[in-house]
Amino acid sequence: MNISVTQLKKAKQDYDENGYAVFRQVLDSSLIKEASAHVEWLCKRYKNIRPEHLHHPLMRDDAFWVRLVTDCRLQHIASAFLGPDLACFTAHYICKPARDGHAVLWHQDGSYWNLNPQKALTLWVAIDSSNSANGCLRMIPGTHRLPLQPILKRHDVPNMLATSVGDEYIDESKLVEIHLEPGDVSIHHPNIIHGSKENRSNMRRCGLDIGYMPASTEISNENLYLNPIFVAGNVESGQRFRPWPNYDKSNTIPFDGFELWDKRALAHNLLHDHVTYTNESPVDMTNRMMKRIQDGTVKSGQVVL
Ligand SMILES: O=C(O)CCC(=O)C(=O)O
Ligand SMILES: [Fe+2]
Repeated sequence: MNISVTQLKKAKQDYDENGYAVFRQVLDSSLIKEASAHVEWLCKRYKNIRPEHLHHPLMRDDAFWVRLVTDCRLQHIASAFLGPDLACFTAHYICKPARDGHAVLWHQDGSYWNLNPQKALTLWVAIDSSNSANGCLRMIPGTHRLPLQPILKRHDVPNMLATSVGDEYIDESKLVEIHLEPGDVSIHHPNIIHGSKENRSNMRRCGLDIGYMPASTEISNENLYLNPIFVAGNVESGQRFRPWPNYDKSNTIPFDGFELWDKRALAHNLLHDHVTYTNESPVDMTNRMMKRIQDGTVKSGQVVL
């Protein structure tokens, strides 16, 4: 779908006022079907990793993943909020399996990011229907005006981030559930307090969570975040991004247009300087990332109580 100026204007008002906004029917059903097949393929490939933790290192050489997070419709939305020069610094599927999906306790995304300046947003694409029954996103409107709060280690209930903000920030009478259909998109502010409940329903609940930032934002990744992917716009010399990977069928799924992908990637990669990255295997890197999440040490300097 083409997102109209009026829709963007309304979304900006919502975002400024409440800290989040919703866009309906952004991605078409054939792309969502491919994303769903991608998730199933990843789950089979990484049987020992819970599907809530399909983190970006697993997909670092995956052409479909890059195709998806650089989709022009998602870019259009993110650029309206962050400007035309856009990069993606993190993205993962949070796939809550039926009957056994873990909760994501109340948190502020900015607490987990080492960005300078802290200008970014999270864009969440519904791969499945996402509703009260299967653990949709829940926002506390207006909390994006709060500064980042200390986070508490939480091992009392199964939960994806192993942390939460303190109860004193949560007024559940104000919470809004974000009900989405496949292909719908929501965006939220780095400071808004949000989360999602466990999934005990018979339906899977899968979303793709993407962190976008202006291409000029610095990220200190401590080998935890991959170097960002340049999505669109212009890039000043000196900034380094990961190259878009070529299509390699052992590292991705077939997708519409895959035959032309390498040409597209090559043209794109000529636009910026590249980084070579760690030899650590995707699984080792993901396990290290999950350990840092469990230990509450994702962000240096973050206050963890
Ligand atoms: O997918 C979820 O349930 C949580 C996602 C989340 O916290 C986010 O997108 O920032
Ligand atoms: Fe979040």
